[in-house]
Amino acid sequence: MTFLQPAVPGRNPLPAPSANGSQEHSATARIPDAYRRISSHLAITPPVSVVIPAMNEAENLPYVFKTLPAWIHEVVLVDGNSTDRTVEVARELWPEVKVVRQRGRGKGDALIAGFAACTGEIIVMVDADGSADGAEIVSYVSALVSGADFAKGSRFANGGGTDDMTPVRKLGNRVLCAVVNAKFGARYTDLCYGYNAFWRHCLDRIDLDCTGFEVETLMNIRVVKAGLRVQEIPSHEYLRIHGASNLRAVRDGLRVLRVILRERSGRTRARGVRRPSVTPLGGAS
Ligand SMILES: Nc1nc2c(ncn2[C@@H]2O[C@H](COP(=O)(O)OP(=O)(O)O)[C@@H](O)[C@H]2O)c(=O)[nH]1
Ligand SMILES: [Mg+2]
Repeated sequence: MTFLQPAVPGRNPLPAPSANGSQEHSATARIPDAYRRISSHLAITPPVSVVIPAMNEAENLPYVFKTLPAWIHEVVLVDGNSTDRTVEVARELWPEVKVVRQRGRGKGDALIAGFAACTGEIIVMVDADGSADGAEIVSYVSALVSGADFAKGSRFANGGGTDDMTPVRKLGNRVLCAVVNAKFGARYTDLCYGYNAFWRHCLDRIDLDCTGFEVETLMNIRVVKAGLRVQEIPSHEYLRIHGASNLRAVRDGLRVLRVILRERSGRTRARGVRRPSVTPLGGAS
């Protein structure tokens, strides 16, 4: 196979997807246009969109954009009515950034708007506080290209870690994760983590409807209920660089719990749904 130089951000000359989602191009055009060398062991065809929810993160964006790989297809920044220079800084750093102005409130609302604006076939969710390392994107994309539908970041899988969780958040996350595993037959090692990636077609199967920080939990539950193939990716969460978290442990923990209970009660109607195939790190499910 012939590999090419990495493409310029936002300028990848990929043909538009056809109505059935496949790329239509001639055999001769296919390799030069679609295959990019990503790492020593991976070449991919699908364009990757990175969605960044950002509310007053101007000071952190330089760190975030610096770690994004050059080969991604597009960056979609969802601005949560920031009162600082979030949008201007994003445009300075990544001139082709697609800015989506959020209409509602909350991280879930922002991500849903961002997903709708993506044109890539793979979507990666990256926080704007400097806690996520864009260099990990290749691991998520590798898992998806190798057969997973949903690549779920985990700070507690072997090789992952966190510098950014208080003991209360760790405990809450652990308990809620155990509840989700028990109620939905998953084998997750982490639950409320914002670094995840998936094929865009998954959105049709999980039909997101939430507004706040419960969004990741809802996604994690719905992919399981839909029988999608999930693979956990060890991920390291670094300290938020500037500013403070918008999450409130008790308030948002209760929102997460409500989502779990709501999804559980709907499960009787969804009887017969195929059990998920969750692959924990490095091992079989
Ligand atoms: N657009 C938008 N982004 C948000 C909103 N709430 C949080 N975020 C972003 O979501 C990401 C995670 O939020 P953060 O406050 O760091 O929560 P934590 O990571 O759980 O501590 C950050 O990039 C925030 O800027 C919101 O209401 N709208
Ligand atoms: Mg954060």
